[in-house]
Amino acid sequence: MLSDTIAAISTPLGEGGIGIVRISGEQALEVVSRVFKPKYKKDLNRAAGFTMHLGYIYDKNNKVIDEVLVSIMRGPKSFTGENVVEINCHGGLIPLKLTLEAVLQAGARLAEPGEFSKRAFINGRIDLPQAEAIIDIIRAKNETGLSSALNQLGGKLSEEIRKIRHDLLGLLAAIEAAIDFPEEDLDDITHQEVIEKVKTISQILEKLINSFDQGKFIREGINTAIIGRTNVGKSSLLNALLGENRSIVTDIPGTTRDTIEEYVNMGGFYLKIIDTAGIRDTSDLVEKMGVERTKEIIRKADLVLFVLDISVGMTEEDQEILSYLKGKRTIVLVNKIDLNAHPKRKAEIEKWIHGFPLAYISAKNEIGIDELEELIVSTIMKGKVLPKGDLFITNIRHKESLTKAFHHLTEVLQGAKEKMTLDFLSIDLRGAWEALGEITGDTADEDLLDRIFADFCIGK
Ligand SMILES: Nc1nc2c(ncn2[C@@H]2O[C@H](COP(=O)(O)OP(=O)(O)OP(=O)(O)O)[C@@H](O)[C@H]2O)c(=O)[nH]1
Ligand SMILES: [Mg+2]
Repeated sequence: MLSDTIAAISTPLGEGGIGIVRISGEQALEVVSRVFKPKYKKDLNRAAGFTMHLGYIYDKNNKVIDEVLVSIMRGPKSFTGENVVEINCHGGLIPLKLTLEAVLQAGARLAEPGEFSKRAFINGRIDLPQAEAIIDIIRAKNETGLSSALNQLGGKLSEEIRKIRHDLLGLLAAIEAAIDFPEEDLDDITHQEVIEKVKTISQILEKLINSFDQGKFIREGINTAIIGRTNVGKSSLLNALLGENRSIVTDIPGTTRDTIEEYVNMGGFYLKIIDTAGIRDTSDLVEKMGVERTKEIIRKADLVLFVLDISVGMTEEDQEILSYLKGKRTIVLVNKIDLNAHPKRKAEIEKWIHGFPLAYISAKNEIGIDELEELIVSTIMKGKVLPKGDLFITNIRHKESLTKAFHHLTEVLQGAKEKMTLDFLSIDLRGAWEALGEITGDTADEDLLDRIFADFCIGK
């Protein structure tokens, strides 16, 4: 399969300045030579790597399709490790389609989705986390997501995993030496030493696993729900955070009927903010449905902004909503501080919401919004979260393999404490070593590879 030459359109299908048809394979230069005529009589087959050539692409009737720039990357110094040619056409659907067609007729085969990256992996140019980082870069929704993906592309995750696997292998070797040559009485590894080493590795794995929540935030954005009674200013808050009048605001309770979603970038995070219909009388039957829906929204949210109205204070409904928020990442917002509320109100509210971070704002007059944004970011960063710039796991596949490895090591620890034989412990140690190898691709099977690369777009 690696011996044939593949081709695909690598740029999005639409109008643009340029569009690229990419060709990779041993025969890439020969294939393109059959349809390309250089303007300056230079033989493409003999052109050096990292050169560009102006000329024309011809169809089978010798008719010009487009004027193009052809760039040449000779293997192994190319993305795929093979000879790669990129035909830079004018960025329109017709020149690109006709150019691709001509290249296919000249002997290339249409590439599968992700096949260029798969070849890069098979030829040892990149490992699996690096291949996956490419998709993350393409799909990055904010700068933090981009820089975390770039870290991964740079090989930071693979480096960390390889280090851990290396340590595990060292441990396995020591155990095997003790098993194979027991009479030699070398410095045999003790159960205590196994426990200490495995504990250290487990802690590193645990930290990486816990970073996944944060990684998910970076990759997919943070589901943020604005919750509260009717008329407290939820829609006004959404508008203040967006800096535009997106949600309808009136003094009529029940203005927002359907949930409204908007996206905001905040401190490097990507927030998907949901403005909800306000909760009214919770004893009313119809409104009970609203309550159920609100509970569902709370359940799905990564962060809840619970809005109170200082001119009204903490009502029974507010207290009920508060009871749904136990254990949820929540910020309580006391809105309408521009109104002259009784000073006792603040103390009253603060008594109720103990534990949750609190901010006083006026959504309508945009008072306290910058401070609120800072509070939102620090609330997201709190808890399990790693400091910025540290290594994040963003990929569920990586998390699953790390968790598998972690469980194996837990078994090792348990077994070592119960003084199981070293032979027995080595089974789970090997299991952990293999699970980690799935991340880098060192022990990945064909099925896994197919699944990973099928997620790519054509031409990548
Ligand atoms: N004085 C003052 N009024 C505000 C403030 N924020 C919102 N309001 C007013 O409160 C009323 C309700 O605001 P909305 O943003 O529609 O409230 P809501 O919570 O979305 O209401 P529903 O969608 O009906 O649940 C409007 O008249 C707003 O102008 C504020 O900070 N100060
Ligand atoms: Mg509203």
